[in-house]
Amino acid sequence: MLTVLGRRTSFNVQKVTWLLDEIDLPFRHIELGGKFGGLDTPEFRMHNPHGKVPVLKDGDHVVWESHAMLRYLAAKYAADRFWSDDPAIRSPVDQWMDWSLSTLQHDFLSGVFWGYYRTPQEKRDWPTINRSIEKCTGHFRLLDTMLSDRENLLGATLSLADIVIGAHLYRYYNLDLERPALPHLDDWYERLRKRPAYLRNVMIPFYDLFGKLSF
Ligand SMILES: N[C@@H](CCC(=O)N[C@@H](CS)C(=O)NCC(=O)O)C(=O)O
Repeated sequence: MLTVLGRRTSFNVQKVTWLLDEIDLPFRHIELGGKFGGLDTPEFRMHNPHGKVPVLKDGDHVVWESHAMLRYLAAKYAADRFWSDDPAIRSPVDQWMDWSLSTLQHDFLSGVFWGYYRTPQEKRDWPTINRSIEKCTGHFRLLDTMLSDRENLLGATLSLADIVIGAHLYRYYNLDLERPALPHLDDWYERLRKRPAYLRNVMIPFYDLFGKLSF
């Protein structure tokens, strides 16, 4: 039996449980981190020396870093839908996964979600937040253009790129900040919202995180 350790409000946990649910793989879930604590115990540090969630356990095998988990799960349990042995087929997925981690997550989750939503009002640095919002507008505009002629980012079927990028959208659409008109991105979000696995794993209220910089 697989086990995922990490609080359900964690964006990085959500990517992993979304994939598990999408491929119908049963798993045990343990809430950890945030208000649940437990990341500083020697036992947890043996699993992840960085003291972060998610952590995936597959029997005795342990994986940390959410994108490493997605690749592990796809290759081992969902090769027909989410993996290929051909590097030329894998590389477009990889490039968008890496872009999501290095750029979109940096500008949206760190810059906007942390800078705005997780920072108490009196501590918000608006010039920096606004610069991040501007960068995100550029990113989401680009995604909107890509989505003008396809169901998902790389074509008709859902890929790991959709999981890591699509997981941002619930927060993006639920922050009380102005958004540009992006009809194709809106339609994609509507399609994702209809997926039971997205609904169950990503559309999780995040009020708990409001004004909280402590974890
Ligand atoms: N790059 C790592 C980031 C891990 C990370 O920063 N996790 C956050 C939650 S999203 C965490 O453990 N924060 C401490 C806490 O929740 O208590 C990954 O993708 O797994």
